[in-house]
Amino acid sequence: MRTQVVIIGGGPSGMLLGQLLHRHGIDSVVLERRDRAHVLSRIRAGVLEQGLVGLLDAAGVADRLHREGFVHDGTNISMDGAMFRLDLTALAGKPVVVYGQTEVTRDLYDARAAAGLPLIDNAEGVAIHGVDGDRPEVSFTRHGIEHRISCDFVAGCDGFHGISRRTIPASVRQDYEKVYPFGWLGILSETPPVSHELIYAGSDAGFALCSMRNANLSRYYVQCAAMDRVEDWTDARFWAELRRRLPGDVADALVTGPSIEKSIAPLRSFVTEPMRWGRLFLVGDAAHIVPPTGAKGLNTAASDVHYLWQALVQHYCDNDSNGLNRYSEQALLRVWKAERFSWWLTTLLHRFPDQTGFDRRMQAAEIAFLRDNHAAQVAFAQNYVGLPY
Ligand code: RFL
Ligand code: PHB
Repeated sequence: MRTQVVIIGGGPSGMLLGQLLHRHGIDSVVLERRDRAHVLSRIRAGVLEQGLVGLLDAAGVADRLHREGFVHDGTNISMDGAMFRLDLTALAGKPVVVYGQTEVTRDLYDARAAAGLPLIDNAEGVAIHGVDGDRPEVSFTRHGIEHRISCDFVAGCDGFHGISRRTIPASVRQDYEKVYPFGWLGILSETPPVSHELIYAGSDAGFALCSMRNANLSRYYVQCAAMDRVEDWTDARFWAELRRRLPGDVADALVTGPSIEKSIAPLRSFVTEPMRWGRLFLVGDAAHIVPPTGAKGLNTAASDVHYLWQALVQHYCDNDSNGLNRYSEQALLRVWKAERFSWWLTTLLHRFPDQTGFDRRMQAAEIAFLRDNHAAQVAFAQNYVGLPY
């Protein structure tokens, strides 16, 4: 089998790249380790920047998003019970859109199937060969039979635990990492969201986030200990902890109900450099991770997709490899800014186990500055709605 681009990973990065390439007549094969049902059962991101919405438009997969997504002109921050709103559209000229990553991925799977494009699921033992030369190949096993695909380029879109990044020799790669001493426990519940916009809440008891998927589906998170297991958290414990961390009037308005999904995510900042090795290009979580505070993970994956898509179009349509040569540098410039914002917002709003009274006062002062200073609000809003590509 032969194709132009082998895309490893059928998550949002890989599927979006495949769809955009298809629109420019560039062939790809997507190789996914799991099956569609598993990929579409993962509950993850919820806040989309306009840049990602624009890419979904360009890929021709944004109809449902425009019908069902919620446009949010603002977001709320609370600290120790006092809340203020940041008007994103007034401050940065753009809103964000709340539409689940699961739905984005579903739309991309439907579009790929409708166009009859190859997506090979249950691909085991995927391995990349010869990307440091001119004739790359990707091998895998499916239902016990071994296959090999030759191609021009490999896009490593296989997430943090994938094989693409690890294919790059350690001598070439530099990893930068920060692991936070806590996690996020998230639940989905079929209850009306407590607020029509998101609430990011810091408190003595730790961080909490109120988000949503639709008018009767709420997504809530609380900061938990890094070692906690889902079994440690009954629904009753979760709701009590969430209430404790929110302003009194919000806590009073909270409608609770049984959780229909509950999971714990560790918090980590991670970047690998470079994002290209020969004919292999890393995209999204395969190259970088942010803590979810600030909602930058999927959105940063999207900017990588944008740079790589444009570079591949330039290569195939204009016979110009400049974009491919600049991919890593260009993508990393934006990645590090998203890393900085996510790290800053995480540090601002969470309780750290070794925090002193002085550290708490610094958080309070920084929050007060953000509440009272227009320039600080503009900087927050520009980062939150997404820096330009
Ligand atoms: P994914 O989604 O991990 O997809 C990678 C795919 O590759 C497959 N795979 C392999 N396939 C073949 N061979 C192998 N060897 C393979 N190994 C892995 C996997 O099965 C999978 O299907 O990476 P991708 O596409 O780069 O997408 C990244 C996003 O998923 C991620 O950045 C976001 O979910 C992060 N994130 C958020 N991002 C936002 O922009 N806004 C948010 O509001 C937001 N909220 C979140 C989040 C992540 C969270 N968790 C669970 C970490 C909230 C949470 C709780
Ligand atoms: C979500 O809705 O899952 C969500 C929203 C905002 C974040 C992180 C996650 O910062």
